[in-house]
Amino acid sequence: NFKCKLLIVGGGSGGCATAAKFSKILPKNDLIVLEPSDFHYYQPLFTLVGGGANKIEDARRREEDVLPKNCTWIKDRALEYSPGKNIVLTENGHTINYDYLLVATGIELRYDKIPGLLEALEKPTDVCSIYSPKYASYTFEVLKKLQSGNAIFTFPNTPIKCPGAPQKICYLTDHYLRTHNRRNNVKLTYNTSLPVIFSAKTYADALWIVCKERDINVNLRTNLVRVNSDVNEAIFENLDKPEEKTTVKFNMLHVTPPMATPESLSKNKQLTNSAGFVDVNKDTMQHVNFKNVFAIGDCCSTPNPKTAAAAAAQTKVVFENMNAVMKGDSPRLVYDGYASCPLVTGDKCILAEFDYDFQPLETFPFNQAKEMRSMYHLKRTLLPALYWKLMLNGHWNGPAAFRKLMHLGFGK
Ligand code: FAD
Ligand code: UQ1
Repeated sequence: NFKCKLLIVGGGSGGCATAAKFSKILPKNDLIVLEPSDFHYYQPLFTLVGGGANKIEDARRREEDVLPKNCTWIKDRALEYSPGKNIVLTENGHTINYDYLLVATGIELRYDKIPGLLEALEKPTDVCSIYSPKYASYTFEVLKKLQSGNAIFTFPNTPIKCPGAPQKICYLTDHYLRTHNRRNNVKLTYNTSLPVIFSAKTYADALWIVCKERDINVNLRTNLVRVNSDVNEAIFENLDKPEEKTTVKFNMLHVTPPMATPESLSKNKQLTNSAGFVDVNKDTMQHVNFKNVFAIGDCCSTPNPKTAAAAAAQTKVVFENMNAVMKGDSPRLVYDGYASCPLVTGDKCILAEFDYDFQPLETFPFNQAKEMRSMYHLKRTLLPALYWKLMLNGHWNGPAAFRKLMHLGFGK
């Protein structure tokens, strides 16, 4: 059995970055990170792995190499939370007693929710998915052998992490086919469950133009419900008329799976809302009922799109506010909902950055809704370095400070 001042459940982007901050002020035995994985992935690179620009190894580090040295890593999984008793039980039967809890479990890929999908992904078929480190590389194999016919890209009927990624891989496919003189033989279709192409209107307007220019068909409110990989057929439902199902033949099917918080968390109705997300105050990141509980990243109820960029902006808020609570004060720092999505459109990129109201909150003093080559380099080279070197060591709170500098004190 273990006892500590701060327990962080999950050593992913948000958990690891916040652990790094606390490792500077708490002794090793008072800071426990509960994380079952051997490897930590920089998931934003999976998109470029699928497009063939990177290898999956580029996105992978050993968990022990990214966690701060001054913390206690328990390689195990949270199984049950008792927030009233300040206890977490683990899969291997340990009891962890904490004074303060930070939930950072992220969200899980639920390929199992679509009949026929897991079977298809486990075999060499024309079905692929950049979302899992297990399947991301194979996406490029499917792309390389795609000669003609239908390439279909999906967006599921649940909240997902990086809501831009399902269409980024479509643009990367378009770009690859054009550079290999095969584009005229392939029809590209993006089927999304959402009623819009992108939540922030400024960027949505730009993306509609990209789709038109590149001859990509977009179907809104269209949800994948079954995959029959032996006959290369996908079945979609019209979310506005669920009885209306359409069967489509494909030569490439890229699937973004439904996602949800881990069941061990969502089943705890004291901690989570009806959708299974940790019920925190959207400004302070503090739990609405348990003052000693905070959450960060994809598992939170905050209405921002789930991105590592958002988690970065949340680390400072969580750190400062948890510290305040530890000192008997109230949380004061406010998260503005900052999220960012580098929308790779081929060898260029639209760098979407916005707040809770989906209003642009751009770092650079030029129009970021324009496709730019420089922003592709930022995505491919600068951001991974920033993630490994700064964010995971607790030194990156998102670009807010940099943005203010770029705008010389004008704007937000
Ligand atoms: P994660 O980093 O996923 O970490 C969660 C951790 O919790 C994991 O290590 C997991 O093992 C652990 N865990 C789970 N359950 C338990 C349990 N029961 N007990 C203990 N530990 C547990 N973001 C961007 O900002 N820009 C992008 O361009 C971008 N592109 C993306 C592209 C793809 C294909 C994907 C998949 C993601 C992308 N993201 C992007 C999103 C980004 O990766 C996530 O938003 C970010 O990693 C969230 O951090 P997190 O700490 O909440 O969750
Ligand atoms: C960011 O801070 C971040 O977190 C590390 C990302 O995740 C990989 C991003 O994709 C982006 C765009 C940002 C924002 C950073 C800058 C420099 C605009």
